[in-house]
Amino acid sequence: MTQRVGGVRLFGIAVVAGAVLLPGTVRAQEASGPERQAPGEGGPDAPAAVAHDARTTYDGFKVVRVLPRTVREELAALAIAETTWFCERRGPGLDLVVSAEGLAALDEAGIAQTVLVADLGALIEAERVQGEQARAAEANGAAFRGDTYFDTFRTYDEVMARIDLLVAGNPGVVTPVSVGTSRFGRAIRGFAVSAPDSVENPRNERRQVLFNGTQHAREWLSPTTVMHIAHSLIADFGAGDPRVGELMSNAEVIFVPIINPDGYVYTWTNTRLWRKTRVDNGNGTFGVDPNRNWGFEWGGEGASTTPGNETYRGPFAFSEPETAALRDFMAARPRLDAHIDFHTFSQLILSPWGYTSAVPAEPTQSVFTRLNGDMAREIRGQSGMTYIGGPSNTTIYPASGTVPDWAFGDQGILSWTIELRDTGAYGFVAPAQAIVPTGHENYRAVLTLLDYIALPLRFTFPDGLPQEVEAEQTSSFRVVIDSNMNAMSSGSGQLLARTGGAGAFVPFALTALANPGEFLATLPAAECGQTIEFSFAASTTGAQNATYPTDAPASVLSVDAVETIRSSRDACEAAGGWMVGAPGDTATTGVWELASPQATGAQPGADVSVDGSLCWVTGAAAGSQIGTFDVDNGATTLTSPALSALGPAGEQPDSARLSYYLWYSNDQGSNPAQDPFDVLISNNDGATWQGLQHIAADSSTNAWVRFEFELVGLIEPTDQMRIRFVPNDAAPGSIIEAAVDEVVVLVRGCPIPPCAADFDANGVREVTDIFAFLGVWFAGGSSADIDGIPGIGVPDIFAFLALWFAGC
Ligand code: 0X9
Ligand code: ZN
Repeated sequence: MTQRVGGVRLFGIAVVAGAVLLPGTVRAQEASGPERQAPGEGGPDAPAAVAHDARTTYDGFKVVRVLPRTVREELAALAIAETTWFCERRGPGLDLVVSAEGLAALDEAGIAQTVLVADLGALIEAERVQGEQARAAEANGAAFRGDTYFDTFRTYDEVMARIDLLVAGNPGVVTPVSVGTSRFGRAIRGFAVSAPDSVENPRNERRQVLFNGTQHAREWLSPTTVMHIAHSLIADFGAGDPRVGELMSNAEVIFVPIINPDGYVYTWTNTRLWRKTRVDNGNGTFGVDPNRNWGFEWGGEGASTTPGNETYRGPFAFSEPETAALRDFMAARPRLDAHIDFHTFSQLILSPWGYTSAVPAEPTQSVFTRLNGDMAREIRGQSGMTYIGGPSNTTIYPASGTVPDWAFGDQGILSWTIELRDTGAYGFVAPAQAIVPTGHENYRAVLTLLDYIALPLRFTFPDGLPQEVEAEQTSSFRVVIDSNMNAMSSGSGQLLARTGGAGAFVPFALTALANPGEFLATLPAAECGQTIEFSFAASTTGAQNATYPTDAPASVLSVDAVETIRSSRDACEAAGGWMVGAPGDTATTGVWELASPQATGAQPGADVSVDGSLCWVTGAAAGSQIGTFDVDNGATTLTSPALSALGPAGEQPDSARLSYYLWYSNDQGSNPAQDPFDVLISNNDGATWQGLQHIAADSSTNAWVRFEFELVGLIEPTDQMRIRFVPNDAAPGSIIEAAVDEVVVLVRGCPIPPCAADFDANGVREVTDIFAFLGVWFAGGSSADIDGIPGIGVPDIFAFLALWFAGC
């Protein structure tokens, strides 16, 4: 049964110099509708009062988009509507919920409509049935297959029970939080998540972030998202995720899923599309819009003075116990830095201001802009969903007395409204399947915000951190210190470094670069083979210290000082040492050859190196057709000469990087993407092979592409390394061509110090070195001057023999 009967109600609408601004208000003509009903409220312990209050079924209701041609038509359409169905106005259309009678009234008024939801009653009924089935499945033991909490929307009581479960199940990590009590006596409860308290890292010193849901009762995806974000955070923390671990050591995240419990309960018991609180306005209407009731620029543009309107601001700022309770909760938390108020729907990330089209002053506006973009990108990366970010006033509509304006304007808290899924197809009646993906995508967004908040200053390295540095030289790289919400104290940025694994860390000032926050860090010179340990430190103008790594000096970064001890390059201009063919090769055409390739759709028209014009290629000639000289009937193998991945005196490398250019094509022909290309590597001159690179059958490069591999850790470096290139025509009908050029080995490490006793420098100290020395001594050669005293004399013989006996 539908409670609403005809009559005229006006939704908030302000007519300012001919412009229609929504939602706002000018007048009210209240008629019966859901808000005309007896309040039927009494809190959780007054079920009888609820029971006599009838339920709105929405039978015969539709969601329609009207295109009013005049302000008068717009007012009329709003008056006819049951409620609004938008969080944002894109274009001139107005999306409204109308009853069957309302539709007739629109027709009568000559206001054209297009139908968005043909049967709202059925949509809401389907939602109810889904909930019933999910709970029946739970009762039948579906819980055995895992957690079923997010299978459906949850009642206020279920959400509260879930909070208790989270607190009980995660001692020390999840702690209960009480915000206050609703007008009808329901608890406004939440919970805080952070790493356990410890003496070294007291929980009560960490930054705080608050996420709340359900200011608006009908937006059911809002509490589920808040709960799902919490669930992901707790799960990832428990699983030892390092990023979440660091965030939770630095921040406490507070979740309050339902701020307006009276309204929320009412959407379950009575009127599914109820938006406001349930206060009795005394004129036969009920409810204040909590998100117009906040006391910063309260009563400005985009808030209604009319009690029956959906955006009614209330009789005075914080007239509602719910908003007053959350205000007190937030104001009592000086460490609270950021806040998100979750709503549905429209997929928006809205920063202040709502009351004015002006934007917050710099530098904060840049922070909002950056985080709006970062959060939107994270969401898109997770699910592909587009959320549009921007200041709320201009991105959707002016609204005054909203929570982000108060939180930011009064408390300096970075605060957002996020409008969750979707963009209107289901609107406030989101399908249950949207619960988990909406939770996941917003978890990604929230992590980005937490990154920003949790660390007072954030160090990032646009060029990466050095993996190794050149011995005997200083080395520099860029550091960006993001001051987040704080200001970095100028000149406080330091690199702390030491070499050789012992002693005090020495501070080196960071050099400011042109971009604000960007610095150059210069590591001190170290001898080859020494490890440089280092970390960064900086402080805020508020004397908060930050380090990178965050737990420095308990953990520090480190890098080895090395030299390039071998660099070999084969430009593939001569065949010396290369071998074509291997046992098992069956290719009949397109066998490897060293040649200047002729371009086809499947092979290059030139080699890749600057010198010469040759490369290894499978059948260099173009032929009459693309398939004339491609690889046919099996594999052809090209094996490189033996390469050394050691230093010149057999030194083991710190790093040995092998690189080459490849061209590979197999996406042509009647039966493309059939043929793989493997690159193998051997460290014993070809006795045994292991895979280095596998190019799958559907991954043509069709271009020269450089590939690089670090061999250390992959295969033991020796001086008998070979690589092998094996394109394989595995199926008929496919065109397969390959080419190889520019094989380079770069070995980094430390040279073995030269040994004076190894006089002939053949790598071994032996008796012949004595004879070699004496030969030079008799001849008066300068290298026989061993003792450092100018001139060659008998003491040089004793000095050499002393060295020789001492060994190397
Ligand atoms: O109007 C609202 O309170 C929010 N939209 S909703 O449809 N969920 O009710 C948006 C508030 C965003 N803030 C401003 N526009 N200032
Ligand atoms: Zn809302």
